[in-house]
Amino acid sequence: MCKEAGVEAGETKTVFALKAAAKDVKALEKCPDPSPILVGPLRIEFSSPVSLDLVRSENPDVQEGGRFRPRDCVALQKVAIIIPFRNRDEHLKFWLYYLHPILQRQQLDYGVYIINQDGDEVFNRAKLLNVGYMEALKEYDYDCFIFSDVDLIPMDDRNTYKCFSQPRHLSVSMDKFGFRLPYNQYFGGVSSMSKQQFLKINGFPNNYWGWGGEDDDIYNRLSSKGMSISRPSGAVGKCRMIRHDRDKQNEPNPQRFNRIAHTRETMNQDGINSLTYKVIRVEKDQLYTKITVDVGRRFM
Ligand code: UDH
Ligand code: NGS
Repeated sequence: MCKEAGVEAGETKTVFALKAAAKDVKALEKCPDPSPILVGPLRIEFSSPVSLDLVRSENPDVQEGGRFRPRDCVALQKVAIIIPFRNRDEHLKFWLYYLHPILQRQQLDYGVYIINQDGDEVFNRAKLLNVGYMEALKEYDYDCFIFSDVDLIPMDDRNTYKCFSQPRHLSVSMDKFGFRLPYNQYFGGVSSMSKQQFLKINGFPNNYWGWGGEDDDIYNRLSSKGMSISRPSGAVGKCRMIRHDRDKQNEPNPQRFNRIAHTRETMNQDGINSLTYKVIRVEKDQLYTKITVDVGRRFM
């Protein structure tokens, strides 16, 4: 009798504790928009190199794979950050050094994906971005995708790396262009798109091998589907590019002008619905997930 009562009391205690825990989970509210812990303009410079160990130790809340979510509130968006990559380790260190603190202050539920082109065939930025979209979604239910070059760092943390009701261009005033847009339709550098917006344009083109034009093709896709580009103000959208020479196997693509003239006819056949690739290796660091991928080669 006594024993049974004891069990009952124990059970009641457990139920009570569970209810309290459930209440705690419920009590976690949505993060405020904008994040109250932003600081505004930032000093960005690349004169002294940074080490990955330093970046790891300065970002203890970032978890394996470059994942983070705020502790005290529910992030407004689940954001996958996709970086096309090959042989730019020094740039990647700066990117991780500056971006992890910014993204945490922006209170995003995010993951960082480095999509590394295997081999030494001609580089294909847009195809790597498509791969990043597919691979990130295999890991988590992301609703927003940021596509960022590895050498671009925002100079103001109010430039939130999230998605908006229209596709967003984030790198709007780059130092190398004198802090202005090079042209109105420019969509290169850093951009964001919700899953829905990305699918509406059938993702990105897979057949821009070498430098140039793929960002203009993406712009053509968006505008042909009746979307417009959203942008932060010139002040909030300031960013710095890490200076570099042209990479090997990323010469200007002579076919780019012809290709961007035909986006509307090709976009329904060339995109996320025709993407093929082979994952060679997945590496998990505290600061990022690096996916090395064979994207094939240009057919002459
Ligand atoms: N990328 C790599 N490795 C490569 C090529 C490109 O990681 O070999 C990625 C990287 O994320 C880079 C992005 O693709 O930021 C865009 O490529 P890019 O930086 O070459 O393009 P951008 O227009 O420069 O910035 C073109 C060459 C400019 C030469 C200027 C010489 N003064
Ligand atoms: C345009 C390219 C874009 C490129 C932009 C800025 O001319 O792909 O310049 O380039 N379009 C074509 O070539 C059709 S930059 O000054 O950053 O090297 O993003």
